[in-house]
Amino acid sequence: MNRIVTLDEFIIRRQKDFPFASGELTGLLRDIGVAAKIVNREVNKAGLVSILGVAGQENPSGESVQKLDLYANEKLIDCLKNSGECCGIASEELEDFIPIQPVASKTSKYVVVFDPLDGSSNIDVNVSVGTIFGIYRRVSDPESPCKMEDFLQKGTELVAAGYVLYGTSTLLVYSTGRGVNGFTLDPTIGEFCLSHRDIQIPPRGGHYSVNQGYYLKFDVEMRRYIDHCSDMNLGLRYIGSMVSDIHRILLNGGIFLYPNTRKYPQGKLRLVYECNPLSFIVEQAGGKAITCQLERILDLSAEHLHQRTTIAIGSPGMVDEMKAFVERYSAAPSFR
Ligand code: P6P
Repeated sequence: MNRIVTLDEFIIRRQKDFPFASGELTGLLRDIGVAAKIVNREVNKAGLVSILGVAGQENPSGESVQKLDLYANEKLIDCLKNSGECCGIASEELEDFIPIQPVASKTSKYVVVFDPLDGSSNIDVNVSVGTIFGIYRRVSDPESPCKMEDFLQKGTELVAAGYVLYGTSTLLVYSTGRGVNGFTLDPTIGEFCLSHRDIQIPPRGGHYSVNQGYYLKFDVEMRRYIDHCSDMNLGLRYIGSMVSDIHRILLNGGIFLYPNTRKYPQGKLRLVYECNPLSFIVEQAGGKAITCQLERILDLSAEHLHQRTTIAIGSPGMVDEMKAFVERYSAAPSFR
């Protein structure tokens, strides 16, 4: 029987991988773990308390906000604010970033971006939802409050990223740029325990993941690729919760697509706090993540916090194949 390795122990052991590590990133990751446990407690009993239902508000992207979104947002902010390990936060639920005052005059060098509860439209029907987070080293003057430029760095500048999946079990998956590891929450001891060591995405998988209902709204090259997936007898798996769909692909292989449509000409998913952190994780596990216009997600420049992007992410062999279809069938002049 393998010895239990808790998230705290693992993070602290890995801290020595970082030269000049000051323990701040370690503290930040542990604080996110605490917030995940608090959110998990409410997600697991959402059906039992009057926390369900729409809060009657809209988030900056114009989507109706579930009460649990607000709860998760508040808990993540509280944990990060009180840790003294981060100097600023940007969230899907906040129009603008919020600078965090130093705790005990400690000047933190990190900012955190997160989607507190992705897939929240699934909450009331008991389908898995997730938290997505990314951590950057600030680039603005360390003696002054953080600035927007700290949050709009390219995904290649992430120092850590991860997600929490509130599913049949609660799983925290993260990377600090040296591989991807997963930790399952053991509720009997209240600890995340190492359960998925050094995750490597399979080169191909048996499923593709896309909202087939939009098929006729996709560009011809995406329709041709989706037809190819069907011709290859791939199964279609689409939960409508990005963290759940990406986690399945991380473990079993496959490809997730959210192309541009008439409703979302730039794509629906947000670059800063959804696509960049998940692309960081998938690339660290040996996968690929590009836009449907074939740019590497992590190389994209973010012009504003809630910027959207198209995405094709997953097994390297399948992303390469999708790329070949775009190059062959796209009418875009750059591919002629
Ligand atoms: P659609 C959830 O609202 C979300 O942001 C992602 O988690 C998910 O992959 C996507 O949107 C689903 O969008 O248009 O297929 O319902």
